Amino acid sequence: MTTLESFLSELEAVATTAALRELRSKYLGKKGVLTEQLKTLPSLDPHHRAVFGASINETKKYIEERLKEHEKQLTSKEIKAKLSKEKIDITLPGYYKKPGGRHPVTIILAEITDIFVSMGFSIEEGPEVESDYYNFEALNIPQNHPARDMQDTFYIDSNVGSNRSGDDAFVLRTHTSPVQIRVMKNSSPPLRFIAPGKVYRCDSDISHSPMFHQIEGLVVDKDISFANLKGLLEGFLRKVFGPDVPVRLRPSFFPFTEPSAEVDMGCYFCKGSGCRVCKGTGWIEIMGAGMVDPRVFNNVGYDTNQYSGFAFGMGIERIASLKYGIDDIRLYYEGDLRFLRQF
Ligand code: 2NM
Repeated sequence: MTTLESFLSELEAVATTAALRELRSKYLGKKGVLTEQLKTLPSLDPHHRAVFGASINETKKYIEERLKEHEKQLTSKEIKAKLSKEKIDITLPGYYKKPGGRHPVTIILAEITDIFVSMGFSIEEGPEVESDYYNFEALNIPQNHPARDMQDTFYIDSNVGSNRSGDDAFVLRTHTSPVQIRVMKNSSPPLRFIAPGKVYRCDSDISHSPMFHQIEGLVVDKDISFANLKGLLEGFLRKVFGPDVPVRLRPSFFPFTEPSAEVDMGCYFCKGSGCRVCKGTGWIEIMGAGMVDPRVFNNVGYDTNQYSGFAFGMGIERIASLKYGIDDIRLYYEGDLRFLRQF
């Protein structure tokens, strides 16, 4: 077989560009068949050298052409194969990632927080497991108060079987007021902040959840009056429920404020004429408030001759329910997506 014949038969078998590179190197490379043949030329006599040299160069040129041509075919075949393998069907529907959403309580909490921040309040937080002292004692809630009963308060298990009871007990905080005590103990007036967060009460029905959210607020400074309290709460409620909402305060009682008041707003549902939502009264109770009791100030070491203050508190779920028309508090915590997707 001549060099050319053996090359052509080998070329026939080449199916990849890699194999083609190998074949090129075998014939035309530094130690290739034709290169070796060219090296023999100097030992030939001039006549044979001319003829043989011309023949080798001719063969070399021909092999080069065939290699190029074959390479072109292989490359296009390989590109076609690659393209068909990597083909994607752009008409297929995409993967749908279900987006998350904000919980209605989170939405209202953020909205209320924003309003108070816009009025110059800062935000304070505290622990959800509290001592009896911070949750009750410092707030002037007496030892025999019904709120302290096991029926109303979740006591921490470590109290059971230990000699912890009364003053030494730990509870899940029943309101965020212990945050106010902590802040007052750690800083001095003037103070203006809100304390949002989870609170816990041993109660569960259509209008009570064992865990719910509160925002309480506290303002302490010289010459803080009940009129300041009323003005602030009116301003706040108008921002949440609209500029025309009527607001009234009714006398009430809390151990930690004196005087104390319940804050009502005109029923948004019947506009005051009386309906199912306001139970015929035309008013909806929306929060509690009052002037901080001097006993509370004494407990945190504030001089009641120098300072006065007011405090207020509201349940977030209750406000969300009024705003969204939700009639069962348990819906907030059942995790039913049909409910949650509506907000
Ligand atoms: C309310 C209603 C009235 C209140 C009082 C205090 C403190 F710590 F300053 F005494 N914090 N929160 C308060 C007063 C809370 O929630 C219905």
